[in-house]
Formats: sequence, structure tokens, C-alpha cells
Amino acid sequence: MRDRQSLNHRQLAPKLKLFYSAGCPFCIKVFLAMLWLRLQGKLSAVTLANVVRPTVRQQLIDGGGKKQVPCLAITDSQSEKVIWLYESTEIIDWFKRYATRR
Ligand SMILES: N[C@@H](CCC(=O)N[C@@H](CS)C(=O)NCC(=O)O)C(=O)O
Repeated sequence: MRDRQSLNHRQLAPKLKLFYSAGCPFCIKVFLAMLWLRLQGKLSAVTLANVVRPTVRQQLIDGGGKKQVPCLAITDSQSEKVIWLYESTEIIDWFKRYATRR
């Protein structure tokens, strides 16, 4: 029962993709917050996407509308609707809320 519940939970969890660039201080701020939440066992899979790769950069611009990083793409696992969250502080706040919901 517990396994089934955690499987359902994982299936319903949004897909998270963080667009970043190396050396970006705002991205480092987000990484540190993610590390802190992970150490507490409150944050699992987040895909990292480095915008140094042209295809990744284009995906960010096409999807989110601008090339600014960090940007967290939150995909609803049922509707596939994507929310593009810019601003490091908002991303961290979202992660904190998400982590305490789980
Ligand atoms: N206020 C934003 C600042 C983000 C920012 O300035 N990112 C830089 C990289 S360090 C960037 O993407 N600059 C290019 C752009 O804005 O198009 C945050 O806190 O996330």
C-alpha cells in the first residue's frame, strides 16, 4: 500500500527542469537552496539544463519567452502544461513550498 502510494505520488509529481548557466550567481543561489532541501530529503529529481547548449537555450527562449537564467520549468504531469518560473528568489520560494508539501 505504501509502495503504491509513493508510486502514485511520483506519477503525479510535476516534472522539474532548471535552466542554468555556469558561473551565474543567481543560479548558484538556487543550487545552494536545492542542496539544502536535498540534504533534508525534501527534494528529489530536478533535471538540470545548461543553456550553453544552443538547443537548450532555444528551448528556454521558445518556452519561457526570454533567455534569462535561472528558470524553472514546471510541467504538470497530467495536463503537460508548463509554468516557466524566472527569478531566483521565486524559484527558491517555490522549491520550499513544494518540499514542505511532500
Ligand atoms: N533577478 C534575476 C537575475 C537573473 C540574471 O540576471 N541572470 C543573468 C545571468 S547571471 C542572465 O540570465 N542574464 C541574461 C538575460 O537576462 O537575458 C534573478 O534573481 O534570477
